[in-house]
Amino acid sequence: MSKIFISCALPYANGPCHLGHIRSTYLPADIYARYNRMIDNDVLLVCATDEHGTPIAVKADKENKKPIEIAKRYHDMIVRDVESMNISLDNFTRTTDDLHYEIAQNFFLELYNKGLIYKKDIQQLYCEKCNKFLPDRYVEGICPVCGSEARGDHCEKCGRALEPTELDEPKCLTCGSTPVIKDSYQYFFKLSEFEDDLKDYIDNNENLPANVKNYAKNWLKEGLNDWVLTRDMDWGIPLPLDEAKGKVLYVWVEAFLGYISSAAQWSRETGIKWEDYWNDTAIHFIGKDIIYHHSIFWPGLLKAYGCKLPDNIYAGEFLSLEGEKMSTSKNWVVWIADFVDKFDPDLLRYYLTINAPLNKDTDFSWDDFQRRNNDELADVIGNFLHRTFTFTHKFFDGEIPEYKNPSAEDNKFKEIIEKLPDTVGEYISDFEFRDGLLEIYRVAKIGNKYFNDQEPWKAVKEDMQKAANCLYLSNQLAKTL
Ligand code: B3M
Ligand code: ZN
Repeated sequence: MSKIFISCALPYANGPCHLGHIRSTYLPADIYARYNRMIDNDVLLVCATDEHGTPIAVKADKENKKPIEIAKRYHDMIVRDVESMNISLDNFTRTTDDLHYEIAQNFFLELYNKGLIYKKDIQQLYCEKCNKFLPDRYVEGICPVCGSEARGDHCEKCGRALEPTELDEPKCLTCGSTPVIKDSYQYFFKLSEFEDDLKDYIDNNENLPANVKNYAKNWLKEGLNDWVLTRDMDWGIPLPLDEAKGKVLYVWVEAFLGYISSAAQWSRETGIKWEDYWNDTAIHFIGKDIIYHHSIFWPGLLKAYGCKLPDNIYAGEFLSLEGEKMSTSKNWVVWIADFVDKFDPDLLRYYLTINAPLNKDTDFSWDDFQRRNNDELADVIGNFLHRTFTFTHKFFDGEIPEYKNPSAEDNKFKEIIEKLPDTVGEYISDFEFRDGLLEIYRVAKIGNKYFNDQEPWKAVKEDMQKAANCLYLSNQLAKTL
């Protein structure tokens, strides 16, 4: 029996969940967790809402509210959404929880005391109209690497983590004016010292999927700079140093530790050590836009701290909506709450899984959702279950009949049924969830063909045992499906 630590990327508490969240992170993590529990592995599946940083501060400014009020509102919605999709999390916490503060501050101190953090003056963007520094998403501009519109900390297009001062044509998100450059000191992590360790981690980790490896290798080729760990902001976790009044930990630094603090909270409640899970097998499910953070920053921090690195990082590619990029600001999304208001969540779980493998971009379209629901779920799988159960009720009083003197076709069909769980299990173990589901669908089709060929509606009149064998096996397949 293995112990497996599984995490989903922490959603920012600045909006509810939409289809993209479910597709790239929660659903794959949940499928993987549920499968491993079924085969008696011991799973710890954790997540939390990411509640600091500029995404929430910006929203709070706009609404004239306190950041914690915004975070609480969306935390509650996200919990509702995740529960409504039956994501089987063992714990879901918040990065504003006391235990998270404690763990994050101690983590910083550990690196600081090891001499892996230093202070340096840097130039930063400052808005003279708003009278404040503009870290991260307080600024928007043009990505210096690929030329697309980017936020101050991150370009979604090329996936690069950025510093606001690197942006071309920076604008203050609050008032639209062009910021000036001012000096302020910040704390840096000696990431560059870990370049060789990270190269080794990426090159020699057989598990890492190709998309993660390739992105990481390209970035590593360019060489790593040290990483700024702090911000001049009110909203965030204060640095645990008397000399650093007014500075908070950069949201990304402590967000990773949300994986740990969620697990640690679970340990407090259950009395079971989360470390045993991490040290056995640790897997992160993330979206592809945050591969940089998880393949470079996070392993770098962990190495510096002196603990085991994740065994795998699984990155789901993007989901578009009706052929267009999803955008919360343009309201081009389908919110989970709206979806489950109309449809059973399993229909969405089915569709998002069978629609494309995780490592390919794909599209959600209502027509295609309807088609797959009707042609596959209803006509193939639903039809098979329906005819099996109605027939069993009508001719065998709702009892599974005895299986005797099977024919060659019965035996062949039985073998297919018995092989199915292992075949699907192997796909799931290899993170090939779509292939696993296609296999289930394929065998349901075989079930329909077998049922047709056996013609139990005729057999009940001529050869009762033939009908009995057909219904016996059909019920076995129903259970197996
Ligand atoms: N809160 C959400 C994102 O960029 C970000 C993930 C944190 S995971 C430690 O998708
Ligand atoms: Zn401004």
